[in-house]
Amino acid sequence: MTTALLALSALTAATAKPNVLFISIDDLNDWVGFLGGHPQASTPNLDRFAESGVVFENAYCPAPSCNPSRTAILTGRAPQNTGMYANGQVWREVLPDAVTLPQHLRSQGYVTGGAGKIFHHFSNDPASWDHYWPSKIRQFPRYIHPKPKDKSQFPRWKNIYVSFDWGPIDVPVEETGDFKSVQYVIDQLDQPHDKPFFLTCGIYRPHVPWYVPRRFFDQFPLDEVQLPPAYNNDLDDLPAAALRMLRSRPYYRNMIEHDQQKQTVQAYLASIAYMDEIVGRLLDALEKSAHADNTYVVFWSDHGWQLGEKEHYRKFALWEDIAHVPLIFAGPDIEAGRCDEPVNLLDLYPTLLSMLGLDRADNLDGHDLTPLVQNPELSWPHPSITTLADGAASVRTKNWRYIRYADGGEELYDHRIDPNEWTNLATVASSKETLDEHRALFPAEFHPRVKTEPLEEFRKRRAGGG
Ligand SMILES: [Ca+2]
Ligand SMILES: [Ca+2]
Repeated sequence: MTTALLALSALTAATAKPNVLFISIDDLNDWVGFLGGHPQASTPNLDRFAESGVVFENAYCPAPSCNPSRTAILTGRAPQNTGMYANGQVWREVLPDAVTLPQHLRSQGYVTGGAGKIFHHFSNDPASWDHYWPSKIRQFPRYIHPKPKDKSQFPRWKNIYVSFDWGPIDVPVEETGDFKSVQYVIDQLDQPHDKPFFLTCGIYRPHVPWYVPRRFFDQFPLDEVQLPPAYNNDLDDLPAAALRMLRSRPYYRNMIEHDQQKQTVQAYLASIAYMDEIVGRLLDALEKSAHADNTYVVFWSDHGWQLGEKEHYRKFALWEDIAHVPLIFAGPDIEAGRCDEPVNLLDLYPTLLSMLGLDRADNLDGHDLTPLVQNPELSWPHPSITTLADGAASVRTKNWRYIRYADGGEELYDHRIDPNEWTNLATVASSKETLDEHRALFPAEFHPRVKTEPLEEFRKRRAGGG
């Protein structure tokens, strides 16, 4: 950069509104060093970054799958208030008038852009962006899948190939999709900007399929891989609705039948190590850029994941391992700290407006977390709600998780003594008072699920008509 440019960018930094780098990870649970969810998780770059900001140790997703969670985060509206519950819904048809966080920032003079998955598959929102890579409609770069396709771990399960598969790929990291998304965002950070920017970077791994370069698999030799803790009789005290949900899903049975559980843990850890390395590049690029001192960084994942706990794989449930997500705020005037109050990613929208000194937008369901960012020791009166479907949600308070299904089935866990949620106290007489307290915090009403055209049809229409 020339001297004149440097002087200009220093002047801009002194007078302009702060920028935002918004980093979203897909399907990352608490298997990161700074949350300690798995003893072998390797995230040195994120751990270093966590030490520079405020880590929310008890942050939860608004919904336990991509589309409803990301829609809630980016529109600021809770699923139970909109009827937006499932991956198969077209979120823009459910919420045609919603002003997304980037859309709102555009109206306030921000230039918005980014790369990679931020909204759900096929559902990027052109109205939200000034620029996007690969395009304002297409968020996904090309991902590399091994060939031939019959390499699936489950040869009898052709339909789950790619949607749930894993394995090392012999390509340099520079050729992988997420690396290219990060590179686009780094290129933006390397330029001077005359307006404040909101830049998002959506990283797809550790979402399945877990295809990442071989060296990340080599980091976790299979015979040393540790399975997450499990308790043999864990299902005995679950309500019927939870058992029906588990029985309807074949993934765990398949893993056990094919003896693949360790392989999945290895592949998930490898995908996390890969994600950490490329996010590290992005954070380093910001630090070296002219925008380092005037940019907030928000790091989050849309929801967590289970790998065999409660005989369950994937997301789509209300337990801690799925609801719990990493969340870090860093940037100008934010002092390093850790907050253990329960918060929700629904809070990101109002919090960012507050941090940027902008007026609060109408119709936001979340809470402004800036008091906690400024003082992580503060006590917080709000529970964190995660919504699975019409009538099914969970309430997380500092010490407890309460779950209720649409048929009234309940679970209650005491996190002070039962972090794995093995002992359901909902039917124990001595829990009555705590149970009633949490019933009172449960959403009073649920908007019925809003019907939209199928996502597949939407995608085809978009691909055809632009
Ligand atoms: Ca996801
Ligand atoms: Ca149990």
